[in-house]
Amino acid sequence: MLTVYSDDHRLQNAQFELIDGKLLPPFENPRRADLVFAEIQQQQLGEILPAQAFGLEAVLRVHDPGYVKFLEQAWPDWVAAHGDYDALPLNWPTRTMRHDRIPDAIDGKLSYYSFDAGTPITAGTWRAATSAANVTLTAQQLIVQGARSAFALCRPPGHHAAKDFYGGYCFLNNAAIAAQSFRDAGAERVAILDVDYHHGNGTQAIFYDRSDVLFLSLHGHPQQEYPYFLGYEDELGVGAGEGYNQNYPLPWGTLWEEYQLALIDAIQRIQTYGPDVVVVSLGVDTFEQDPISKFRLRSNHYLDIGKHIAELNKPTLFVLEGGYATEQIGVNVANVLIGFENA
Ligand code: 6XA
Ligand code: ZN
Repeated sequence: MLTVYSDDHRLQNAQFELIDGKLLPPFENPRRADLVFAEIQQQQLGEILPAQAFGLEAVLRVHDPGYVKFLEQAWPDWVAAHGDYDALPLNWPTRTMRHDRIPDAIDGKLSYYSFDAGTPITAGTWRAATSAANVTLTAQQLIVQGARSAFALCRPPGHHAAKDFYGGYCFLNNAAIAAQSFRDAGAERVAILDVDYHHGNGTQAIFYDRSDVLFLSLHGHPQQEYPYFLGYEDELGVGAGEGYNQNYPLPWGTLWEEYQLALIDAIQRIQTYGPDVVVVSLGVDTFEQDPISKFRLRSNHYLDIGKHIAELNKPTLFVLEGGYATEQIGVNVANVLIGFENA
């Protein structure tokens, strides 16, 4: 398996994360990708290639230009207003408030373009987020050029980011950008399988009205789990996209046996859809020791996840999403890729 990687992920290195009423050292930190990198090297999984620079064209096929401009400018605007602290929003335009006016003030813009206060914007956020998109697009290109599979070892992650908002540690939706780029390179149908513990609300929203990109997600039930306001099983798509969105919300405490049943169903649905290519949003926060999640998968189960995905026998792009049990994140991610390769 070819891996693509850039050191620039380290530029997203927040001071704190607001979580559970506390300011804690961020769970989504540079060590995560460094550990995955080390494990891939150690296991000799294959070549690790640097990222190429793609500019913003592919990003703008998925994201709103005003949003992208905001992300690029947010840090300097925040520093001018408040100084050198991580930028966090404090309020949101909820029910009965207006969504049709974008504030001029940076604090208002942060509110307009975000959906949580757990995703700090820092000095390096823009560069890190664009580097993650470049890593993903480089890996995507390898598959366009004929590779059977590739792994985008990137952070910050992407699947919570929608067309015009960030949150859940995500700014640019790497998997969605890759899926759209596959379409633009001639693929007729793309399937995105999201196995991160959290619902990929951003990816779902981006492709919700389309039949050319099938989205499937296995995740903590939104009645119990972040992001709470999307990810139910009756979300089936809309308009031309009706029937091309599939959610598998699972309860806290889910074990491999139940998880596997949902995964097998998702794999069958992808099989029926017959995509030209598969994009996997690869989070390993389903692990039993993950500090912010409540499923109970063990390290060996990640080999099986890879094996099931390989049954599809399609060109497959793996894109890193969440996973925070840092000591085991490398092994768990590598196991998916090894399970896929050895199937
Ligand atoms: C709330 C939890 C964010 C979840 C991030 C994640 N701060 N998403 O792992 O996949
Ligand atoms: Zn997650």
